Amino acid sequence: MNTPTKQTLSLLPGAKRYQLDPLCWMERSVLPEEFHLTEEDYEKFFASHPDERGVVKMMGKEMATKRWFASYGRGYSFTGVAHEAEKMPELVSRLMEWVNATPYRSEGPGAYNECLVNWYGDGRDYIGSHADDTREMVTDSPIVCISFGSDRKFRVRRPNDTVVGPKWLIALDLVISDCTVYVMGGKMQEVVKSGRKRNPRYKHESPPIQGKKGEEVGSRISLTFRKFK
Ligand SMILES: O=C(O)CCC(=O)C(=O)O
Repeated sequence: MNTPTKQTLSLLPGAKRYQLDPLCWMERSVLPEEFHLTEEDYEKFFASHPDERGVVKMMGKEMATKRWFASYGRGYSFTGVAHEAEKMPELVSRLMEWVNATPYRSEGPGAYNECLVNWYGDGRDYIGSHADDTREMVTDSPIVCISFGSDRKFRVRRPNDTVVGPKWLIALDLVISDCTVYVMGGKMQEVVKSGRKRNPRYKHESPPIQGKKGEEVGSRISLTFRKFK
């Protein structure tokens, strides 16, 4: 029988916990003011995205994603491609220090040592539904995310174990704003038997906003901090 994970203390006064089930949770709070970016710093950080869109492999074929991304601190392999570590910018390093000073660090041994930065040009850019590949990460270490820029939806899905309806149902929708800290914790990424299949307990995504409406949405940058072994 599964035993519930230890509850992480809320990060900041006012942090909200979303208990998805006894083993899996999300928390949402606001980054301390000293780390908020000026418009100029944001623009500079946005302009630092790689020249080419990030590439992943789907069914053996390399495909450009609808976002730019880079891994800092160490390489990170996901969706069939090994992404080399880039030199960590000062801003990412300052934020990683802060993440390592939060209670999330005490979930499992070691410190946060990797950050994946995603740059979204407008509302049409997105990250599709996925669970993180945690095989090289410290077991059950929370994934700490920080967002800068425009509001976007962060959607969590759970498998639909019945034979009717969509394969993945919406479990939680959060609106992520400038300086939101959102944390995926417990066993959210774990792959388990679900119905007749093996599936992650949850998937997450930042879905696209289609058409003219999406074009009008401003840019956004997310930083996701992970603890690798
Ligand atoms: O950009 C986001 O909010 C989510 C990023 C994400 O899902 C990931 O890096 O795995």
